[in-house]
Amino acid sequence: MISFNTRALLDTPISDFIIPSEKVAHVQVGNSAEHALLVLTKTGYSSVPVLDVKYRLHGLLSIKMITEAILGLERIEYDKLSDIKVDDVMESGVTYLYNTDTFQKALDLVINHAFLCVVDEEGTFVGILTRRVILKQLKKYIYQVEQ
Ligand code: 2BA
Repeated sequence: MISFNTRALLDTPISDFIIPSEKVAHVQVGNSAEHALLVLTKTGYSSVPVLDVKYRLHGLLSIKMITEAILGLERIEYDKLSDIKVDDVMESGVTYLYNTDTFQKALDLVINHAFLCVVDEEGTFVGILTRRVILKQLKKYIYQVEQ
């Protein structure tokens, strides 16, 4: 049986734990793969959201998706980078959360995703929820109940 305290944690809205959009590195639909590679390399993140000018979520992009697109039979075709668009190589139809969703839903999803994009009721990107933040909250809770 789930205790009162655990239920309270699981029912907590994720809005308190979101890394806000202004702090999230992202690339835009229509950006070249060359620009995206620069963003991914400079920020050091392995995967970032792809947004449009209205901050709607279109997908996720990683360095692997870019390198796969420029991998020729015998060499990496770097000259292709400027012709390829982010939307050609990104992963679309990604799993996301609403800012009204609960910690329980996030906990289920971060098992398979290092982070999740979060949108509001209008579908506008508001930020991300990372596995790190969820684990930190879980650790805080465990130490609290064990005292
Ligand atoms: P990764 O880039 O593969 O990062 C894995 C973990 O490595 C991160 O876990 C974090 O603990 C650490 N890390 C990587 N780059 C870092 C940096 N520049 N500063 C501080 N720590 C860094 P999480 O924090 O749980 O993040 C999970 C994933 O969420 C990251 O995977 C990345 O794809 C994405 N992410 C996190 N913060 C982001 C941000 N501000 N902008 C864009 N994407 C972000």
